[in-house]
Amino acid sequence: MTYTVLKKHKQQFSDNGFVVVDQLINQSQLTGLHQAFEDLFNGNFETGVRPDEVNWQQSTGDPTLTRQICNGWKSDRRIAEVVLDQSLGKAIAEFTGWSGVRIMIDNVIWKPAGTKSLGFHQDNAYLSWFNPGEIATCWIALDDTTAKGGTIEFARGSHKWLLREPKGDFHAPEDYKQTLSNAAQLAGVDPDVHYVEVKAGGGSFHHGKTWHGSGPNQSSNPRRSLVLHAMPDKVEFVPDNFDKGIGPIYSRYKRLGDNQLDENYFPVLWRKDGYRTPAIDDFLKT
Ligand SMILES: O=C(O)CCC(=O)C(=O)O
Repeated sequence: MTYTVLKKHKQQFSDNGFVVVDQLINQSQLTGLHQAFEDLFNGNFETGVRPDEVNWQQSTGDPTLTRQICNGWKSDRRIAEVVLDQSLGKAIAEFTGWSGVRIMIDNVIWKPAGTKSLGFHQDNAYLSWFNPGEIATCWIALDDTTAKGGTIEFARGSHKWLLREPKGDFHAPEDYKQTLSNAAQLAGVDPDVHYVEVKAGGGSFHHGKTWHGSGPNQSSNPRRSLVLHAMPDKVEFVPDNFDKGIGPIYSRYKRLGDNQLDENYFPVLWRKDGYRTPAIDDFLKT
C-alpha cells in the first residue's frame, strides 16, 4: 500500500490538526503485525535487539493497563516495514511542509478489552531534547476501532492552542480528559473531540501540538495500533535539555563531539532531493 495525500486531507490537517484516512496499510499485512505484537510483548525480539522502551511484558505487566513498547522497529522487521515506509514519510512532509522526514520513535500499543485509558497530551511537549522540537504522527489501527473500544481521540483545532508543559500521567490517569479540559479552558474554548473510527488498516495523521488521548477499552475486542512519530530531517540534539521529556532515553544516541542525529538510530524515511537512508532497505531485506 502506498498512501498518497489528497488535497482535501491536506486542508483538513491544516484546519483541524489531524486527518482520518480509510486505508494506510494492506489487509494482508495485518496478520503478520498481530503476530509481531504477540512476539514483542512476550519478549521475543526477532532481530535480537531490545526495544528502547518496554513498558509491558506478558510475564510481569499489569493486565489492567494498555501495553506499550517504543521502537519496536529495531526489534522486529514486520514493524520496521511499516514505520520506515517511504510513502508515510513523504505524506508527513506534505502535511507539515518539512523538506525531509526522519523517524523519531515508533509506538506499539495494545489495549486489550477492559484495559485503561491513555491521558490527553500534546506530543511536542516532550521534545525539547532536540531542535526544532516538533513531530508529526501517523497512527495506524490494526483492529476495527470504535469510541467504546478506546480509539484515539483528537481535539479539533487544538494545534492552534499554546504548547503547555506536560502534566499528569500518560498511562491510566484518574480522568484521561482532565489535561484536555484544563488546556481548553486556558484557550477559552469548549473542546470539540473527534473519535477515529476506522476499519483495521485505516488511521490518522496528527500535528505535534494537537491534543489527543484515548479512553478505556469498554468493548470485547482488542484495540491495537502502530504509531510512527516523525521529526524533520534537519534537527539537532540539545544537550542542555537531555533531562526533559523522553530526553533521558533518546539522548543515548548522541555521538561524542557533535549534535547531529545519527541515521542509524533516526533514519531518514524521505527527503525532497530523493535521499533515503540507504541502510533501511538492506535492514528490511535481511
Ligand atoms: O494509541 C493511542 O491510544 C494513543 C497514541 C498516541 O498518543 C499517539 O499516537 O501520539
